[in-house]
Amino acid sequence: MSQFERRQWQITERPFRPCDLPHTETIYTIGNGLYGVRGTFEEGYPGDTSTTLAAGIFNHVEGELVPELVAMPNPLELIVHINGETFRLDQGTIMGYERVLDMQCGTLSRGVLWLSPQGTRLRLHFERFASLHDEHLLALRVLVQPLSEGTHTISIENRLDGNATNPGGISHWGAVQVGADAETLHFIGETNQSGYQVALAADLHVDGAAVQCGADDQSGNRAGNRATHTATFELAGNQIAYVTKLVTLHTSRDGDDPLRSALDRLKIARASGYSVLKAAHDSAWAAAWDKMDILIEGDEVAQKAVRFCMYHLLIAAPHTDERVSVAAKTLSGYGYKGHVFWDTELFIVPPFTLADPESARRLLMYRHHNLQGARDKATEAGYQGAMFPWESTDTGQETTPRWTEPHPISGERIRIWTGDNEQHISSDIAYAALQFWRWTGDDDWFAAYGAELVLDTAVFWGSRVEYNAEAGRYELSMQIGPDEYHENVNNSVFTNRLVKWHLEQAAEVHAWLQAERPADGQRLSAALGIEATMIDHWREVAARMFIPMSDENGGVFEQFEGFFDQLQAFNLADYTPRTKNIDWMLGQEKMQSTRVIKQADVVMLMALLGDELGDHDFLLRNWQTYLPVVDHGSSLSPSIHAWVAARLGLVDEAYDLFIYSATIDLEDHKGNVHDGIHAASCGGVWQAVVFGFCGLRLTADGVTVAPCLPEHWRRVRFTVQHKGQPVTIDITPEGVA
Ligand code: IFM
Repeated sequence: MSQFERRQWQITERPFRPCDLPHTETIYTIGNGLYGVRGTFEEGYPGDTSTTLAAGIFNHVEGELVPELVAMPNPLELIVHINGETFRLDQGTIMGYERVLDMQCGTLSRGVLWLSPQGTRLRLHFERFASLHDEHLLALRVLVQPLSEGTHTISIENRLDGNATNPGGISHWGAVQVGADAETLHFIGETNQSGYQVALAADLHVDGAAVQCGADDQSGNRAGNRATHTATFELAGNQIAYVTKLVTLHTSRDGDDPLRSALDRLKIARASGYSVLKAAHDSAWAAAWDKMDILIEGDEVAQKAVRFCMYHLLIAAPHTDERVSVAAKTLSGYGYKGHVFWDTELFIVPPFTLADPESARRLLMYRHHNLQGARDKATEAGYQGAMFPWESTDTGQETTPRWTEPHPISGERIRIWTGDNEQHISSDIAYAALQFWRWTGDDDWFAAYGAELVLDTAVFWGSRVEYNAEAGRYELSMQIGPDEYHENVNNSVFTNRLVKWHLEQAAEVHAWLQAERPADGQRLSAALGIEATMIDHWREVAARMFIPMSDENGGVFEQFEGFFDQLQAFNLADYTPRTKNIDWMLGQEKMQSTRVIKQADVVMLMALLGDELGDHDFLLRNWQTYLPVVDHGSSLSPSIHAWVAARLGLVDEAYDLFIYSATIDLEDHKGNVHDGIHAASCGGVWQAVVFGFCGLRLTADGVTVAPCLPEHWRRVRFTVQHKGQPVTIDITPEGVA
């Protein structure tokens, strides 16, 4: 591979900029779906947010509004001392520094040339990976090389600290025990509300020097909830030693005795050795990229940025577990407390459905396993069927906070309505299940699981819709569409139109089951209470669902009733450039009467249903109407706009929006990457390339493309799976191969 090609797999930081740490900690997160480790330093740095989050380990501390993902003990801690001086980047002099995230093999490395305060020169090279081959394993290796003459005493402290807390000093741990024996450190803790047990085991090994351990290090050093092993050895000037730290993590989600599992696994890993573990990890990444990579020639920035987005989806998506999903901010930060939104089904699942259906299936199964939470929510609200929570965690119950935290000065709390009224999520999940079925052709899965997602959410809508006898139509009041600036609106076109589509699909699914899978059809009809009259009702609702339209701009969708004649026009350009969202500037109340929208709403509908909604001119008129009023206040917005613009043939507009969304985290366009990666945007970027620029579709004739590439792109190549067969799409200016 040439240097040029290699660069397009690497995210490099050079020189060290301490003020960027909150950003770089997030973007340099490593992980494997089971856990994510932010890119903090092994030795720490003042003010850092060293964070390890494990998928599905939620806890709800009394007094807090909602459950959140629990901070694990920091597995990275490894402190290097030379001749009694401690290596730290905030002390001494940094003579050289380079950090590289090699996305091709999911490995983070850092090279440092350091001059200690006493004048000793030291070269260190750190490398770490969260094994994709063995998801319970984290491996770190440090090359240590004194560059000054003479003999140097090196000591390496390997620590395991059981005092991890979430932001605000919140501790989710009940009983915690930290211990050490001659070879191993361990932690075992139990979360204080949810009762999950978590165990970590760690060891240390030095190659290239004879280690002398102090007496008290034979059994490890324990102080409170912290255990330490220290390895001490001597190195001559220029001599190199390699220090390896292996850490294993198990929880009661994957077995009854997590500590035993962590210790056993550590023993096996130790016997394999770092190089073997790394080779297995690299092969797993090669296999993952074979499925997910999009090759883009002619645009180095786009190539690297798209890979960055895919890297973060690959380290966030569960690789074995179908009872967890992808959090809005992945496992890379505390944003949204690790909760799962519609982001998963409409932004993240589609790339997996097409490129790696097994991963998509796991994510859809998360919803299936959590149907009970959706049924409970529907029942509590007085409806039938399954009404999925807007925010979901490990239990599948609604976990959207009902109120904001009190304002620090006024004490005022604002009601959060999304958990009550952002109901379109139930159709979003049905959409993802149907899309998966169409692409994979997996009738067995669909009959066993997918159909239930589609049907039980249809049962919900059948009971939820309101009949307006005067107008002779079905309506939905008190909704929040994707545009969350306008709350509790009547007849959100996104929701109504999607529900219409959903009920039509549900009726067809029911008919398919009766014809092709009668046993499953009967099982589901009996379990969900579906009778012929209910199917008739769905068809009737779909036929008479109110779809608000307006004469505006020659005839367009009306985002919700009153959008054009009751809201005040607002010139967003007057508030440009802005570093805050417009709702923050104008206040939530004012937003309700202002014609500015948060994110793709009608445009989102256009992305999902495309030509089904109308001809090119109609779609273009909608685009022209809604583009000027969108604030892109959500990171979910620009990639969807890019996708739709490309489908409309507006390639320059599409490219601007695409490159903005593809670099949203790399360049921290929204200034909030410290909270975690914008996972939905990552998935939206993939869809903008594949469905937008390449115009990929599944039609009655199979997989088709209608490319509309940016002029400077020389080639786009990727592989999708259609009904179990790989289909490689290779587009160049000369044509499609
Ligand atoms: O789900 C999104 C929503 O659409 C906009 N606000 C952030 C949520 C989580 O990403």
